[in-house]
Amino acid sequence: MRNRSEMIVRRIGSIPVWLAPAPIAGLSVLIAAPLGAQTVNLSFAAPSLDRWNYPFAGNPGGNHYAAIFAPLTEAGFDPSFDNRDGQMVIGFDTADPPQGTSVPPNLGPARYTVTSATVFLTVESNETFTYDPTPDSYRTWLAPDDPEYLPDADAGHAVELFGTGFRYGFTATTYLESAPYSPLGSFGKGIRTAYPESAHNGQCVDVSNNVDERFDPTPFAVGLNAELTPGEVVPVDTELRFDINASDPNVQRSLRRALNEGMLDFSVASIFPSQQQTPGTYPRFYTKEHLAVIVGLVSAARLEMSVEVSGEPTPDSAGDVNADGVVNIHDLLAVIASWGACQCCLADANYDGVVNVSDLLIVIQTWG
Ligand SMILES: [Ca+2]
Ligand SMILES: [Ca+2]
Ligand SMILES: [Ca+2]
Ligand SMILES: [Ca+2]
Repeated sequence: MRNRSEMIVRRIGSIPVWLAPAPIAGLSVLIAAPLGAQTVNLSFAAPSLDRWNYPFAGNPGGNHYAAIFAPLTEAGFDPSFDNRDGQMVIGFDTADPPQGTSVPPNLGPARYTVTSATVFLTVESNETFTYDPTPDSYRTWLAPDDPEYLPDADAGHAVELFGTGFRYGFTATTYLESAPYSPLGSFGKGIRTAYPESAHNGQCVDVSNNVDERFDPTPFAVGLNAELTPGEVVPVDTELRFDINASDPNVQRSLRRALNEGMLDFSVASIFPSQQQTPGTYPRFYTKEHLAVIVGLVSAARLEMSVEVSGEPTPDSAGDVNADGVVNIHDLLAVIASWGACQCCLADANYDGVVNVSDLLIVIQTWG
């Protein structure tokens, strides 16, 4: 028999609206009213998942650090591997966090609006890399005789954070620390199971080979520390904060999809040359398996995030596909321009991976 503390699932059309008058086990924050939005503040002191996403990591999920580097020496990029070879995946189970509040999944992506999100990572290596708070263009990594080459204007390289995409049928909920680097083996480009993903020309792309492909990806955030001066060598135990640009509609879209799935995965992927026969000139970050983390001296990845969870899809988020605050002819034209299968198009108003008449109707229904 149901009582007041049980969740009531009401349906409007085919969309379940979750209402609950009081908290229940495993779901500590719930939506108060169908038309209202409730703010959920998430605080993860540790990740649910962290792993070194590198083809030759012996125990990628259990490694006590993750090193971020490129297979780049004086001879250029090694053609056997991604330009961004040593990467890190960090995941936060937003539907079932180890402590604190949760965000109920499966409400539909347009119900979630991330108002702020910051990831924190702590540097495990001592004075191995130089602080650079701005990403360097792919052009700085081309051969100096290349017509597009530009010298790097500032010392060091930024630590860049992206969303995470998956191959081979994996999803954020099925990708675990024990998942294979790639079912195709260790050698090859664009084959990793989990990869850093960002929107580029209206599609979600793997940014691991952006130098080969000659484009500058848009990271969700770059690692910052207000106490460091650009050009300064970064000491061990420095915490970098990544303030995620949730006002970028592509980033917001990625976060919404992840919250709907209940698992938020980020990828750290940068280009730091890895000179052979010398100590690393690239950063390493603590994972939750590091002894210093286990005994509480330092933290592995952390996340602070605020999410507005709406009882119903808001008109703005549903039909305002170009995110300019109004639903009008420009949204309609954006839908028509993106017609067809499109996994990450902004014009996919209902987030089902295809732009079609359903999205057109959402724009029309939320006009104004
Ligand atoms: Ca781990
Ligand atoms: Ca630089
Ligand atoms: Ca609009
Ligand atoms: Ca659609």
